[in-house]
Formats: sequence, C-alpha cells, structure tokens
Amino acid sequence: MSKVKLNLIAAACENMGIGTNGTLPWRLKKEMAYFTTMTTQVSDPTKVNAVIMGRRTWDCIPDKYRPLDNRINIVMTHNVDSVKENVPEGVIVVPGLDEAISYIEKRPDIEATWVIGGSSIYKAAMTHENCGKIYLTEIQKSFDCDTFFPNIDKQQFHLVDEEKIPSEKQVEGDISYYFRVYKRL
Ligand code: FOL
Repeated sequence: MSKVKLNLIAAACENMGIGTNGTLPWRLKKEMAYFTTMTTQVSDPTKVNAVIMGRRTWDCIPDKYRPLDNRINIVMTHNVDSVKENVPEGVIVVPGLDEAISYIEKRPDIEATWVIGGSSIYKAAMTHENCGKIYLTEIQKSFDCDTFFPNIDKQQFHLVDEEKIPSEKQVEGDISYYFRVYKRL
C-alpha cells in the first residue's frame, strides 16, 4: 500500500455547485489565491506538489495559467494519446487515479498531492483508500451550476480544525465563505 495521500480541494456554493459551462460560477480573487497557496506551498523547499485534475478541469484553466506554475500537473482522461498531443511538454497524462498515484510514487521530489476536480475525479478520490483531507470552501450563496461536488459522507468524514487555515468568515464583495477541512475517520 502506497503512502501517497490524496488531498482534495474545491470551492462549492450552497447547492454544492462547483462549475457551469466549463468555468467557475464566481470570480473570487482571494479564494483563488488560497487555492494557489494551498496547492503550491511546501515545507521542504527541494520539493514540489502535484495537482491531479480531469481533462475538463484542465480545459477550464485559462491558457495563461496552465500548466499551473510550480506544481506537477497531472491530467486524467480516457483518451491519453489524443490529450497528450494537446498539452504542453511536462504535463503528465494518465488514464486513471491509480496510474497517477503510481507516477507520484516514483517521484520522491513530490511532497503533497492535490486533487483539483472535477466531479468524477473528486468522487473517485473520495472513495479511494489513499484519500486524505478535503479542503472545501463553502460559499454562502447559490449559483446556477451544471457540475457539483459529490456528497460528503459525514459518517466517514468529519470537520477538523486546522492550524494555519483561517476559521473566520471570509468576505469578498457581496459573497461570504468559509474555509473548511474534512478528515476521513
Ligand atoms: N479549489 C478552490 N478552493 N477554489 C477554486 O476556485 C478551485 N478551482 C478548481 C479546483 N479547486 C478549487 C478548478 N478550477 C485555476 C483556474 C480554475 C481552476 C483552478 C485553478 C487557475 O488559473 N489558477 C491559477 C491562478 C489564477 C489566478 O490567480 O487568477 C494558479 O496558479 O493556481
């Protein structure tokens, strides 16, 4: 059994929506900065983190931000060959989560692994034995969405207090949200 822990990170609104029409339903500058910090920061400066995403999530990242800087970008797809032709060199393309984990196991320079969506990838990671914590930003508003965060089984995952993560309500314009962390029992 591998020691690769999968940390999930997502922002979801009241109806658990995470996306619409291939984009994020909101624009929250500080929330995005939190995503960048969490997925990038390492305690060992000789290491880097990996981000695992589905092909649609790859597509939703603006061209100028992809691949995501200072992180090993791993894209999951059922069409490895065709996607490989359409991503820059250095981006790892794999057919599934187990192949992503195998790749990470062979890279001792990877410190932490972040699963960054979307729905089907979050679901696969949440039910995987290597699933660690879920970093969920709970946005206190409803948006029209066509993609949703999977149900969190509260028998399996419980809310924890994390040092370093602000526990107070965050406010950006007319939108407020909380940074929550769930840990598997
Ligand atoms: N988790 C959280 N907490 N918030 C999110 O918005 C979020 N988004 C995704 C996955 N997990 C999340 C997937 N969508 C970028 C764009 C979309 C996206 C993830 C990342 C992106 O372009 N990120 C850049 C910074 C962009 C900016 O500063 O505007 C990066 O370097 O991280």
